[in-house]
Amino acid sequence: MNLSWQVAFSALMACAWGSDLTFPPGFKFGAASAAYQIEGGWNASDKGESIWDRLVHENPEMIGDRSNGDVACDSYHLWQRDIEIASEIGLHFYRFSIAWTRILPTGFSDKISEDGKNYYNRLIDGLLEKGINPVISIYHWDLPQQLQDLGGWVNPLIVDWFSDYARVVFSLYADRVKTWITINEPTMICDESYNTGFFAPAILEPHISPYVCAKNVLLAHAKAWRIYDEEYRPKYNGEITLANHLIWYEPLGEEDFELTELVRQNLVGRYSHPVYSKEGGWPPSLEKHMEEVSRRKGFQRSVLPPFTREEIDLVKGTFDFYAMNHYTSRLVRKAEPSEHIGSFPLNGAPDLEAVFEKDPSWSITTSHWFYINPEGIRRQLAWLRKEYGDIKFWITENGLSTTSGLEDRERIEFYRDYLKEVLLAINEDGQKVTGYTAWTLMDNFEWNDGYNSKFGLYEVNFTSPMRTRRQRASARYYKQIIDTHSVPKSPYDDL
Ligand code: GBH
Repeated sequence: MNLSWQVAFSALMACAWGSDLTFPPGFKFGAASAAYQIEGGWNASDKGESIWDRLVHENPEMIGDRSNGDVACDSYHLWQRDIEIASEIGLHFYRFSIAWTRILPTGFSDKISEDGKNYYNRLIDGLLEKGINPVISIYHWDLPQQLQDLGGWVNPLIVDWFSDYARVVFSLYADRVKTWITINEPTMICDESYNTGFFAPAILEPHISPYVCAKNVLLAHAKAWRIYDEEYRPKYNGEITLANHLIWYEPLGEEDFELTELVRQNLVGRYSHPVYSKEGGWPPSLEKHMEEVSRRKGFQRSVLPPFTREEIDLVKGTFDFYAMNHYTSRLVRKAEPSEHIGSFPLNGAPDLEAVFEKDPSWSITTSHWFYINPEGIRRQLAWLRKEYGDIKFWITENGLSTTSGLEDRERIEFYRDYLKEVLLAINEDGQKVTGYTAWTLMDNFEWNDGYNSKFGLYEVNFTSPMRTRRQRASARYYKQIIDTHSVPKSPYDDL
């Protein structure tokens, strides 16, 4: 059978075993990774130190298996093998991030590293040779330590430091890279880090920092977007936005509906309303709530720093699509008086007096924070459209962690079930979802979980100096999804 017949035939088969399980024409599939999680070469050539280098070296006890990303998948040396496996799966695109300190060893743009520059040049060119589009995340959490010493994301000057770095990256790669993510998951940078103290820069300060950081991250994203828009779009016509980590929150009981909306505004709205809404600025309900909370706590002003009129206009509209990373869901209920409230965004929201729980029907995974609820992805998309209109979506991360093994039935079923929900969003709800990204291409350094949580389509042997990559059953299933442009039966469906 030639390819188009094969596609038509499998589309027909797909119809036969469920509703329409074919993706619209032009829908793109890819896989993602991040520099600190795969590259290794932490001090290769003139690379500078990042906040993750610092955290793992000074606080090994913060990492589950006391490991670090010094070598990780050694993609700094084995990038050709990465391209090979991306090509074996047949990916349309590969999303990876740039290590800020590999390009700019001091964090500032006074000196661009030749070796750093060439590393990503080779990767980009190698991908393009295989027909795989490179998608770059400019920042995936590995801040230069030198900038952290100056306050990092809570120093308003970071808006310029980041946009200078972004301009350097555009100047090096925008001729070949057409899809860009400025900043990955502001909520991890601003909330999970400062609220737990267990995420780089390992600073526990949940009262002020998350909100100051949120404002600076949004301004930094906006400035970088405008640099691309004004200086690079006219020549290269690419697309750029930020990627948000969205947990789907459901009310536990009917009485929790309003509180749940406020929780959604705190996670999704805080990082989306300023960019995607018609009026711009903070979500009004959250802004009002935070003024009240701040007053009650005795502050003279809101801990959620207001935007000026100019800042609202700077940030508003700085997107070309909505990039959504999605994994898990939570139930929301009001905290009991004097109940201990866990940290935002995974366990609760102290400033909102909200406690998060798990629905008993959601199965647990090997990551303690991750419960499986496929419907969450469709509901999240519906909520986004209700809030921000009929925008174009791109799922920039979704995937499952397991402990080990090549016959990863759970991961296949995860992709099957979540992708079916994405199809329902497209076919039943009329949502414009145009791309899907599997997290992740191969097992890698899963932050505080070290190498214990494995999210890869390929298994990596971390005890071998060759860091051997081996194909899992899920990689073959994902390849079948791409080849047939549909959600095929899982090889386990008939068992
Ligand atoms: C994404 O974040 C990231 O973009 C990606 O780098 C990451 O590998 C992937 O998800 C899977 O986690 O173990 O208590 O320290 C999604 C948000 C980030 C939530 C890591 C859980 C670890 C919590 N996740 N976080 S903990």
